[in-house]
Amino acid sequence: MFKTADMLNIFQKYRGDAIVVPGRGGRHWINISQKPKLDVPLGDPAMGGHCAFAFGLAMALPHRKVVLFDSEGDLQMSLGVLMSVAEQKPANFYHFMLDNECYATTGGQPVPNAKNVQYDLIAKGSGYPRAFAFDELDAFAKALPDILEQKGPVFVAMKVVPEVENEAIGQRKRWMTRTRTQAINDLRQELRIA
Ligand SMILES: Cc1ncc(C[n+]2csc(CCOP(=O)(O)OP(=O)(O)O)c2C)c(N)n1
Repeated sequence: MFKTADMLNIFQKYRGDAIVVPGRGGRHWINISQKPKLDVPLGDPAMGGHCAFAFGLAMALPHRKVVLFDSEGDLQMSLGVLMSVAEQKPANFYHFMLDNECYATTGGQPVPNAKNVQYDLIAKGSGYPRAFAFDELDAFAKALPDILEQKGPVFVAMKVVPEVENEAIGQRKRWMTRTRTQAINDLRQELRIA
């Protein structure tokens, strides 16, 4: 297992001009990203939506890499999206998934069979042509540049340390500095899409 922030710091070096949907890693990414106008943080939306959103962006912007940091609870809520991605095969879609084996945002409740699920195999079985799994940061760092050069869709499962939140949701410090609408407008402006 490794820390999400450590992994994102490594990813940042290879990001290029990819659009990043930081998912539930957003609160770390906001301090690391050098190109916030190409980031689309969605905050804490309904689970199951991150992948469909990033997949849609990738389909709409085929000449731009789209990198998603999904999470295992989120993906489980809408597992069928893997098959839709695999069918459409967006060559510019890089689907990373943070697996902390629990629902950290809501207090750390355990995800069923968390130690044994192999999400890379689920992605492969759904039809992703390439899928990887990492639980050591060194191995991830070595493989990352090559992964980002491969044709998508690529799936990358990563074991990350749970950072459990126990504060009542209404009392948490908000990490998002922009609304979702602002983030999307900033992206449109950056890409010169009217
Ligand atoms: C449909 C739906 N049910 C419940 C929630 C409340 N909720 C917000 S985050 C979360 C846990 C998400 O788990 P995971 O995707 O594994 O990310 P983590 O919190 O572990 O980083 C839950 C249950 C929600 N946002 N959407």
